[in-house]
Amino acid sequence: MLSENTIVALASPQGTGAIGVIRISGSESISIASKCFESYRGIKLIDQSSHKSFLGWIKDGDQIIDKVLITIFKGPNSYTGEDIIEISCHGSKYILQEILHLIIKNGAEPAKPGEFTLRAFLNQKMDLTQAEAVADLISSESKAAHELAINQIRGGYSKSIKELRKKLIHFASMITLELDFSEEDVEFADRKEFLKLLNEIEQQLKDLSESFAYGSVIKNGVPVAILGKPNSGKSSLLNALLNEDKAIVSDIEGTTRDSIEDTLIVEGIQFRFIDTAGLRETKDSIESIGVKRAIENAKKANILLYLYDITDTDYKSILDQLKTILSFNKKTILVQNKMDLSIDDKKIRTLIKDEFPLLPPALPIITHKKESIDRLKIELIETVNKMSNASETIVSNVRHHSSLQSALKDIILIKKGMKNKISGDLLSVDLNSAIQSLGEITGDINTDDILGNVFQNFCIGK
Ligand SMILES: Nc1nc2c(ncn2[C@@H]2O[C@H](COP(=O)(O)OP(=O)(O)OP(=O)(O)O)[C@@H](O)[C@H]2O)c(=O)[nH]1
Ligand SMILES: [Mg+2]
Repeated sequence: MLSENTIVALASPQGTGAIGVIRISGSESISIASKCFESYRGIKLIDQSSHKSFLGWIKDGDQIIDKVLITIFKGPNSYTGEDIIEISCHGSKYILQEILHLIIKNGAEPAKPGEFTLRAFLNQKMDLTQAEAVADLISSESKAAHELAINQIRGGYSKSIKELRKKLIHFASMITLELDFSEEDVEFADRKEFLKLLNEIEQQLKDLSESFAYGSVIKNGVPVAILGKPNSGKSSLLNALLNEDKAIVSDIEGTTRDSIEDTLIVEGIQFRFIDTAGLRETKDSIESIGVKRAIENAKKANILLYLYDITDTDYKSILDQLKTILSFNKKTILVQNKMDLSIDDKKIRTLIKDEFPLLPPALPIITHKKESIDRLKIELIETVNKMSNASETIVSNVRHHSSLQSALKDIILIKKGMKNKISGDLLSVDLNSAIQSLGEITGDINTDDILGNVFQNFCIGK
């Protein structure tokens, strides 16, 4: 799969910057660079040892393009495992384009998305989860997402998966051995031990699989839908959380007609707050689309904030809406707004408590008071923290999650098969399928499809 060609791409962002970095990887990278580089000290790049930098001119024939610093990394001690040249030049869009063209003119090919990291994987510089973590690291926008990616890049994640897989391979080989000696009716694989192992693996796979709910929201931001009747103060709350006038606030019911979304990082965790149209029956066709969207957003969110106005005495409508919201089975935080207008909340609190005894009591707030917003933020953080489960390793990648689920399915089948005393060769089928799924996570088993899927999401130059 690994081609012989030498690739080149811009490694720094498109656009103007103080410096830009162009990276070349492949067997010809040093010779291609040396054709366009004139060192200050008159050295030849070809003769230099690895991990050294040289100052000089990038030239197209006699024409000087830029003054640059070139660094040599010789394979296998480089990111891709191949010879790499990094050119740090001035970050003008024009200079970057000119140097890229020059390198291509001298024999390199433009790199495809993720091709540097794909080469690193194929040259065993990293496994597939680590390669994926590189993309996660680049796109991490919060402390928590960054922590997940760093953990994965350090390989802690693959270690657990590889250990599980190794244990399964051991039993699979025992069972294969039994098949070879089938006439003698021996059991090399102690069934009791095996069952114990299967239970252990099943639990670990379940924990890992369940950690995905937490991992994926940490990686992509926790969606929080703000719901409630018109005028309950949802848009005011969104603005207060974001500390900016994002949504229009007015005392006219039905001000917000579409969902409005923005992100905020609180204590290292990224939240995606979604302000929605006030929930009510309406004849206005546009508003009713907004209400529909509000419900859709509620179904997609991880946390729901249900807001009611303390001066609103139409208790029945509040209770009815709350019932609908709770039927979505999401973590729901109840918020009692406009506490500056009244503190008489006995009636509504009793009604809610009687109807929904398990629901924690409403958080009283005033949207324009900082203390209220700070308390709500603490509540949100606590809610997210409760979402993480016992598993030390957290899965945040959809591909890993789906492979873990197939492995789990196989383990359950194997257990069932053993209970029904099915033959060794049938057991091996499910065993091999579980081994395959786990191997696909780390890339011990890979196909062009899997690799294509993984690396198409990378940016060019990584
Ligand atoms: N006194 C008081 N008024 C508030 C508070 N929060 C919001 N309001 C007022 O309540 C009215 C409605 O606020 P919005 O934020 O527009 O309410 P909404 O829930 O987004 O309403 P819709 O978009 O129509 O669904 C505005 O006049 C706000 O100024 C509060 O804590 N105290
Ligand atoms: Mg609004």
